[in-house]
Amino acid sequence: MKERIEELINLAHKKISEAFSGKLLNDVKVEFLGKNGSVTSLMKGMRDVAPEDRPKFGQLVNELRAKIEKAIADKEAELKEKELAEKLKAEAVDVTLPGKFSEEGTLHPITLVKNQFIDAFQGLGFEVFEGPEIELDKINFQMLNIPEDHPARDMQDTFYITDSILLRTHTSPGQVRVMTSRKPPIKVMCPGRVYRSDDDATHSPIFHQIEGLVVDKNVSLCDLKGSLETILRKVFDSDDIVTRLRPSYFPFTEPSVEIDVSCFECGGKGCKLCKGTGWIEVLGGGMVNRNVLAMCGIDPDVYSGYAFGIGLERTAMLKYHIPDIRMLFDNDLRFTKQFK
Ligand code: 2U9
Repeated sequence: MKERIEELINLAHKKISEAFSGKLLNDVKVEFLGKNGSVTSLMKGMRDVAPEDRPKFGQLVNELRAKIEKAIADKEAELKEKELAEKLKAEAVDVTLPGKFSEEGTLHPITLVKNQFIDAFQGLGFEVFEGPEIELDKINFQMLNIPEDHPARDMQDTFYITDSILLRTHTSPGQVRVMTSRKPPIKVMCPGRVYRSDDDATHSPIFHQIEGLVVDKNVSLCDLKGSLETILRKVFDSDDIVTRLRPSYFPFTEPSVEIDVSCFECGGKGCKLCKGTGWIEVLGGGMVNRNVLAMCGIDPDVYSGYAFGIGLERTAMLKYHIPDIRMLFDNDLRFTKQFK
């Protein structure tokens, strides 16, 4: 019997020392200490031992079990330590190496100008509303008093998706959506991308606008002039800016005006930027046409409104002296990185 126990302990030690993973060690545990393991079978042989020898036999087998259990526990601890050491080695970070630098991005000049306008308008209490770029003909044209035979509705000028769906040609349908869903007082600005079938040094088929709308009782062109001057002074960073209104025509405003800004570069004396005139043409606007108010469910005898539109490409080109509109869409990093 003693030899059998001796043999088992030697075999267990050998197998435990050879187990190089938790899984193999567990196999050894099952082999010796499991329900059908060698040590358990030895214990089951108790019934074949003479009764007087049984206590001694039981003691020997228990000692054997304890020795194997301890050897396995020791090996388990050793494997865990080894595993941890390997993990730490694999995940080691050399903090003395130079850091990895990722290049800092910059905002596109159109985004910069857009954000400057949004900041300035929000300062005057305007809310930002962004309508969809794919619009209904009805909202893009009909509700804005743009008649069936207006040239802007020509296939040459507008990207139609179907007969009644198109890529919006201005952000004004956004304001229509606000007017038809809310009651005055309304004070919103709609920044966004718009589409027209145009492509040369000063026109791009995709461009950006910000349009504003104020509808309330007793709103006048004076309010438009005052608000725009406050905003333009902020965006062009000059407290001396004034505006001048010239009569114009838009189907959605009546009366309509072109709005010139005193040259922020020369202060109105005349320079290259303003082509010697002292004035720069950047905006259009006017009082919202009574028909437009009525079509949107607002009583034109009670309420009046002013509206205006600014082209962001043109503003960015003026502000940052960009000579060709296409530079704004080429995405050449040597160009875009210059605006911080
Ligand atoms: C509603 C009613 C009226 C918005 C207006 C202009 C005049 C205008 C141009 C400026 C440069 C477009 O990007 S641009 O080419 N915009 O001249 N926009 S009045 O009038 C509205 C808008 C919405 C309901």
